[in-house]
Amino acid sequence: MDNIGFDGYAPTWCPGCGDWGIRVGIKSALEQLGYDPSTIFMSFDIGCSGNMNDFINGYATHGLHGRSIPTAVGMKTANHEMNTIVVGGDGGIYGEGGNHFLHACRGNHDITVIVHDNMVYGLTTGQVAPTAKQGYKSKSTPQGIIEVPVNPLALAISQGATFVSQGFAGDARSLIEILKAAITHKGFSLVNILQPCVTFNKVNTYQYYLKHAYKLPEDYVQNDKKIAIAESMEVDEEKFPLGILYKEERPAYHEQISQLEAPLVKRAQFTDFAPFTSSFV
Ligand SMILES: Cc1ncc(C[n+]2csc(CCOP(=O)(O)OP(=O)(O)O)c2C)c(N)n1
Ligand code: SF4
Repeated sequence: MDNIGFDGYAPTWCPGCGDWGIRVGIKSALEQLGYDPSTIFMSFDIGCSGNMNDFINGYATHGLHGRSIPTAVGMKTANHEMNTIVVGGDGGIYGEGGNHFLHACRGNHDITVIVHDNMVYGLTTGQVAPTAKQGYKSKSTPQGIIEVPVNPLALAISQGATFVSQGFAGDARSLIEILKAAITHKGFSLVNILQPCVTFNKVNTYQYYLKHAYKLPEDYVQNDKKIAIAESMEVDEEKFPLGILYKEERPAYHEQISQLEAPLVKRAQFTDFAPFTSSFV
């Protein structure tokens, strides 16, 4: 699965970018789970994050900015035997694709959404992104961003996601364990990853997270929604919980549609979906 340098290609990420650690995390998680690349669907968003498309093997699309979640839902619906993973930035997933995120949580679609949360638009050189703290100054918000930040963890928990977690790109070892748990979870799983953008975000640095992030305690109860929401709100105090905040078992979307009992791609005839008319009028 490791093809860095393959055919002369190597990631174009800046030296020190958190994306390197996330790539190690995803690749290691898939390898440790014993998955074959042919059993993986990956839907990459647009951005520095989505450029990982060139450096992880598997069936993959690299689609429009903000549209990686509906693409993944379509892939999963066509063949729910495949492990389906979304990789994108906080701009693509919580900004342009915010509506898709919300409704995929509600439906408990069986996909894993991995977000490189760097609080900026990296690829387009540092405009503000939806998770940035109020007042954050960027080239697109020289006087500071006016809007309050999106709280992805609280949003996911409150809207029905059945696995909600947060990792840190600077701690690949813990990230691998979170990713393995998320990928094997049945239902919608979110891994929001605190990812320093060393070039354009001079506030949310590795040093910043070493000071402001904390691991959930060993005896943390993962299936209590109120506790999980309370932890997710710690961000308002500039505290970032790391680990699995919330987890519950609930049937995934595709499991509740009788026509999807066998994967669509494996059916000889799509009789249930036969044309309902042969005329335009
Ligand atoms: C619909 C649409 N709007 C805007 C763009 C331009 N664009 C490309 S990448 C990007 C920002 C990406 O930021 P983010 O999603 O946070 O990912 P990152 O680069 O930080 O990993 C934007 C605005 C686009 N490609 N498509
Ligand atoms: S611009 Fe930021 S997010 Fe993009 S590769 Fe460089 S450090 Fe990483």
